[in-house]
Amino acid sequence: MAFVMIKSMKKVLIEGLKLKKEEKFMKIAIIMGSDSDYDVIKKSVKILKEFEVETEVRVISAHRTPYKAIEFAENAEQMGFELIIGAAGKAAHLPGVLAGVSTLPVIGLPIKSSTMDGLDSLLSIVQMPKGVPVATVAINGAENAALLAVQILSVKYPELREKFRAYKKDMAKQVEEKDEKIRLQVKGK
Ligand code: C2R
Repeated sequence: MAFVMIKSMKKVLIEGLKLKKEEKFMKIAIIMGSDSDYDVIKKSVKILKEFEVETEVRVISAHRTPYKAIEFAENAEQMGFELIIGAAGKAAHLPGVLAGVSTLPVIGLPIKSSTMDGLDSLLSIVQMPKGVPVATVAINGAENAALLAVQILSVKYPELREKFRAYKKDMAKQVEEKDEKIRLQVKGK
């Protein structure tokens, strides 16, 4: 009897540890080329917080701190990250460099720069050579970068898929409410 109890207690303990380990790995990194990108990035952070995805934000530049960028990309997986969002403006080589070194999926977020409206960043990030994909979102598309990260992680974490389903439902509800409001407004009610 005591033996059976110890065995089942051990099982509960192991399951608990497994869960902790998995929880620990629901984690992504947002690497931005400069702290001046943060105004855009904070919209990603907000969404990832809502989805309860652990998020680390770092300023690392492939141009200004190239060795650090490579070191980060080399160790990201070991540090428990499952996905990287690389955000940069101007000649935005950062996401491509991270993707070149790491095997983790990289989402590229082009930041709108002052002189070329972000087209420079978009093209620098999206036009990757074959073999090194970077899933590029719109210029300043911080919300979509976060949501795409959630969708990719939901392949492993079903609770994220459920939250995303609820997010979409809520979004549709908001559009329907706006539709109703504008129809009444036009009718003069
Ligand atoms: P500063 O405001 O610091 O001058 O940076 C940054 O992401 C930022 O949008 C201006 C812009 O330069 C970008 N930057 C890159 C990289 N490092 C910084 N594109 C890189 O390594 O690709």
